[in-house]
Amino acid sequence: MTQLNAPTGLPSNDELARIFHEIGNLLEIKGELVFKTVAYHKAADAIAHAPFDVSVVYAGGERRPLAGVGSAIGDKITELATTGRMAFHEHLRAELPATLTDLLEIPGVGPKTVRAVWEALEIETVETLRQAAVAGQLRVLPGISAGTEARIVEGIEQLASRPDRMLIDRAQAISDAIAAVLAAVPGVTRVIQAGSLRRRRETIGDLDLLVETSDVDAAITSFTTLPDVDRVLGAGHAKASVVLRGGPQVDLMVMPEGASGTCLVHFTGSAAHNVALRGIARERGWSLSEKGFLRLAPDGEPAAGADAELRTMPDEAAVYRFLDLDLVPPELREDQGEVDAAHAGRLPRLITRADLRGDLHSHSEWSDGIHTIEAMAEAARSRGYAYQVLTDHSQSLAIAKGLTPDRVELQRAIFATINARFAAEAASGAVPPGTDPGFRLLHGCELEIRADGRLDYDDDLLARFDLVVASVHVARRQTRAELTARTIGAIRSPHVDVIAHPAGRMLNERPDLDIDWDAVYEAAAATGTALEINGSPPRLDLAPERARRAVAMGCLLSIDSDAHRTEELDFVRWGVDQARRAWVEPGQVLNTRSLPELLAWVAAKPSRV
Ligand code: DGT
Ligand code: CA
Ligand code: CA
Ligand code: ZN
Repeated sequence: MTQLNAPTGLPSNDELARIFHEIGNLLEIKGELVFKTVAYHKAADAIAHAPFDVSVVYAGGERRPLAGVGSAIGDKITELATTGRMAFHEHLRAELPATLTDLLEIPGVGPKTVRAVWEALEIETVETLRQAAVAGQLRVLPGISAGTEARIVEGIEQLASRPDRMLIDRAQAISDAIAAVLAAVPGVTRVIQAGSLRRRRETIGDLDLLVETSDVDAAITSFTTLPDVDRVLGAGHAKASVVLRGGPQVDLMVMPEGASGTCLVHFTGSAAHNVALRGIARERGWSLSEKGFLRLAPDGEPAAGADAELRTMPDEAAVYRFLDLDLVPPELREDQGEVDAAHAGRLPRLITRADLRGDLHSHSEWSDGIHTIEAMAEAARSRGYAYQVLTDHSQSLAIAKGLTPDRVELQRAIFATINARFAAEAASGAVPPGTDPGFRLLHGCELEIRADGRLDYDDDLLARFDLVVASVHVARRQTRAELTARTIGAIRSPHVDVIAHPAGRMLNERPDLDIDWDAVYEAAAATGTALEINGSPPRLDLAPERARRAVAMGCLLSIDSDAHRTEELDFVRWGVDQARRAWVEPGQVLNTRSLPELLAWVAAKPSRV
């Protein structure tokens, strides 16, 4: 799915790192010398943490040095970045059974084990490995005990139960690409991305697209012959389903022209919301399906003969109106009270991206970001914001190049220079169109909440930041009592204004921090400390259920990008989605406030604790 990947079409640092880790693993399975395999893993780590976009730089012909990347590996990066392929990697994959890399996906199974079972027992697939482990056939191998066998079986079970749902940014990119193709097919007048993507769920199972067209066959044919289609599950005159190569299933439905209302409602879901609507329809004497409202006879069955009546609806609003409901925004259609609220005329006025006046959490190249402070500031200003808080990591987070107090002081001078330039531009009327002449770059930090609960800078230094976001990155496996105490300790600090990604969530990767949430919400509400909805697609943390509860308990939220590069400032869009799913209104979000209001709120924190 190359054309659907990163905007540049070049592999990201993470993708490059994955390839080099795989090379290291494949070499180890082949039995190569350890120093050789280690070199690839080291290079992969260096690429993953590189402070610049490696394939972009190498594609441009520059061989910018990276610790751990020698000339042989450098050549391979250049080859991949310029030709889109790497012969060495392809040969290696071709030499070994393709399914061996699947074995590496099993938690707790490394290349050593894979090599052992493959060489001695010719095991190549997850299923044969499972059977052999269950039958106790692996323990004949050196280094494998009955306990190892049990761990392998457990790992395979974990693998099978792992949720296989896409992150929303990837789902959106694939869906947008397909929608663009369909929109260009002759006869197509409308394309709608429905299902869980339209409801903006955090993760997406399959994609559901709806089209309105005067030429059904042309739409279906262009859909089933998309270049990325791996197989066609079915294709008829009103719908089709395909599976994309290395990607999700996609369902296409054709909407009846001029009568799309019930079809749209049905395929937007959720199933639970639809069930609730059907209940209301039934009370009123109608059965509701994607085709429309069908009148029910007194026996509760659809009326037949001369009494038969199907009412179609031109649009969604008409469907809801027919049921005496306000139009429910797709983000709320989860059967979480929205139907009652729509009936009572009490749906919230949901926050939109345009309500955000700034962003409270972002990084520069000074810690683990890619771009300069100035580039980040320019990018934020060009988005029409009134302020941007740049929050590089604090000193103890070495992996992210956290800043020592000396470097914080150096940084402060740069912020002053940039703000002086912005002020001079505003004074001379030279601000670019679409930007706020009062734009201010604010100096913040992402303050590490250390394992022992202490904060990573002393109070004097903390007091000098414009705004502080605090977060947990280390000692994630502590007890609930410890993790709760660490979080609340930060909340009670007179200098901490926001708790960033409070649950430490990484979707599809690891469990959330074990925290007593109500205790955290209570402390945050009492001290006026904002809780973040982090817009980074694998995070989306606080989750919407948590954010909704936090607001109900009186908490203020922030919606932040956590951008590590200029383009990622747009991550707030995913955060806004989740805030909407949490029923959040603009007044409940700190960064909808003006710059003076924000600064006054920060200044008053000591008086609140
Ligand atoms: P996903 O794909 O797991 O992320 O979630 P959805 O909500 O997109 O689910 P999907 O693709 O199975 O179906 C799309 C919509 O179609 C769903 O939101 C509601 C409707 N729908 C599909 N199957 C059923 C069903 O069995 N009952 C009801 N009430 N609605 C259904
Ligand atoms: Ca779906
Ligand atoms: Ca579907
Ligand atoms: Zn961050």
